[in-house]
Amino acid sequence: MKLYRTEAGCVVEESSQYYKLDGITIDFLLAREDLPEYLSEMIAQSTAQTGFHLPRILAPLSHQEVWAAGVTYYRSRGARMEESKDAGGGNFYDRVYSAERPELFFKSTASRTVGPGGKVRIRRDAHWSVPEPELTLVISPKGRINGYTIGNDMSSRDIEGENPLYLPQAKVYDGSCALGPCILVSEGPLPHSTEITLEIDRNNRVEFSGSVALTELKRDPKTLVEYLLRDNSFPSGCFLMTGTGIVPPSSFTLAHGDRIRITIPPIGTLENEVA
Ligand code: DO4
Ligand code: MG
Repeated sequence: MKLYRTEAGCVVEESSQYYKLDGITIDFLLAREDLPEYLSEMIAQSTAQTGFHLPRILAPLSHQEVWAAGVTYYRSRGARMEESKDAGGGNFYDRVYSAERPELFFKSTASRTVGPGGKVRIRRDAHWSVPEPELTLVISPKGRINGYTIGNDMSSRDIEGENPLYLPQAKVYDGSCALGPCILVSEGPLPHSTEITLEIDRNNRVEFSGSVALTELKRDPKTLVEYLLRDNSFPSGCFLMTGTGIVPPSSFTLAHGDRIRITIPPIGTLENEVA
């Protein structure tokens, strides 16, 4: 079951049929502990739309915070150690990769987050920027994983690499986050074989592509959620990006006009242009 937030309200897609949730907000839905069960009941009592075309899709959030985990894939550990070697930060990344406590950081709010087709941004004072394609958990106030979406944790690698204490500036700025296209509402975990694919087009040519399987994710999503909710409450629910396992080569930096496509097959494709 897929949940979309559109400019005409929330819509559920189930078995290629669409159901409009008139008058029901994304905040109401994401604050529920029983989202999968609630939506199943809603559509069982509704009639599917005929000849329906999805209105413009928006990022699937309103009052929810977006958090992120870092250095959860071996590839990310290596990239962080490389970019921060002159700042003496390399050792921290190695240690956090193997530590019991994960790296978790505040990433975004609705105002800094774009949906499918929206424009993500490169920081004006950065010169080495990358997208980070990440499986993103949709979490209820009590910490139940109610679904999954696709996230892009846009990052300024030069700022992050200069000093680990600059991480919030490298990660949190206008247009630094994309989420969507939908929430795959699901009670169970995604199969470990699930692949995340990133393609970056420049001037109608693929400039970079890469993929990673969830088998490479070092941390269990439930453990990440448990740490995030320790002494931290989310009355509207929240999103948690689970880290990147795809890092373009160090010679690569994003340019204005690049098109970023992130695909996670059971969820869909999130596509954004760089402003
Ligand atoms: O520690 C820096 C952040 C790393 C990150 O965002 C990631 O691994 O995805
Ligand atoms: Mg990341």
